Amino acid sequence: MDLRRYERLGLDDVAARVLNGERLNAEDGLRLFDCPDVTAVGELAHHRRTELHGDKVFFVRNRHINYTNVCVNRCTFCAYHRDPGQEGGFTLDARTVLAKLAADAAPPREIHIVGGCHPDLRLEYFEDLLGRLRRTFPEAVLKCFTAVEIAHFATLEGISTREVLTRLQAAGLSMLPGGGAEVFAEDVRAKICPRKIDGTEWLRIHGEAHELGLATNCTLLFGHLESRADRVDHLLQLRAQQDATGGFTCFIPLPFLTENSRLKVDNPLDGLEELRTIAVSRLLLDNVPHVKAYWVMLGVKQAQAALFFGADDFDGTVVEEKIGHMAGADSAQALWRRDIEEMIRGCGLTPVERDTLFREVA
Ligand code: V47
Ligand code: SF4
Repeated sequence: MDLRRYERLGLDDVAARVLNGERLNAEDGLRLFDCPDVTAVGELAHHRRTELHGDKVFFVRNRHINYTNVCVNRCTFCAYHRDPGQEGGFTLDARTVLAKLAADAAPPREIHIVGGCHPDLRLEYFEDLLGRLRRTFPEAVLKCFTAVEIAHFATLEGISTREVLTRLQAAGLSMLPGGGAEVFAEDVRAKICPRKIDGTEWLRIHGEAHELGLATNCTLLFGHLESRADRVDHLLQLRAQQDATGGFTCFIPLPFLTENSRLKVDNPLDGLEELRTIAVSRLLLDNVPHVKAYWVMLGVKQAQAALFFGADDFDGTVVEEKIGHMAGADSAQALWRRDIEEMIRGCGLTPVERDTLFREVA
């Protein structure tokens, strides 16, 4: 790495901290965001990512299922949900979920299930679903339900989130996906997801899951009304939670897709701002092992570029995705394992198949 480059950019102290493995602070994060040379920021993040994972890029044979789009929350950015009773709403019963999985070419190693906050689906429905999945696909890790859904189930049942997590864990749940975090800044949340749990509650539920032995992921939704300072603050809150409870496996930066959304933004993201945000995330989140280039939201080509801006994971085969595609994602619905490996090799990097917990599989 040419350190004179960082001297010229006035970032030699930040670069030195990265090279020495020292923690960056909020001001460092903002200076990286302000740096006129995005490739310099990318090089630092790539250095960190390479220290952690060499030239490996992870992927998983997974299957996404969205069990309902009916949701009481009405987040303004969300093109996916329908109000209860509204045309276009759907809810899958357990048999349909199992039939979808049975129709796939091969059983998945990970089953990722999320949905809207449905007003009538009770906890027994989810316990039954997890139990059937556990019995039918014993090899698959069940990564299901965001903290927002967990809080919703607790409200519907009149029980604590700890009790919800414990019951779902007993039914077969192993991990929570990272959705629903959006951005923690309260003034922004009031405009984009006013009915959702706040950031403190989102973090508390993840901490609780970690204490119960459930791994979780974490996300940032960016490119809507938030400032760069809000992104930095969000990342540092995730980092503090990780210091406290340590169960975050992977961070997923989610660029906001604007189509079919009620939320109108003045300055939609450009590609370099996406890459810059991924790079700053890698550098600030020094205690979360993995950063995902989620090809569904980024698009496959930008996901490849993200592998040089701090990301080390390509997510997986996905098979059927609704949340991003209803918001205009122009990526495919599914990628074959062979396509993923080819794309990673095309970047000069080494594809490594993993399970949900990032254990390498043969
Ligand atoms: O929580 C909704 C986001 C999330 C839009 O944990 C949008 O492994 C962009 O969290 N534009 C769900 N993003 C997706 C998610 C996820 C995906 C893949 C893997 C994992 C994991 C988690 O998608 C929602 C919300 O933050 N979202 N609408 C949109 N228009
Ligand atoms: Fe509901 Fe999730 Fe969409 Fe918000 S983002 S409206 S909670 S489905």
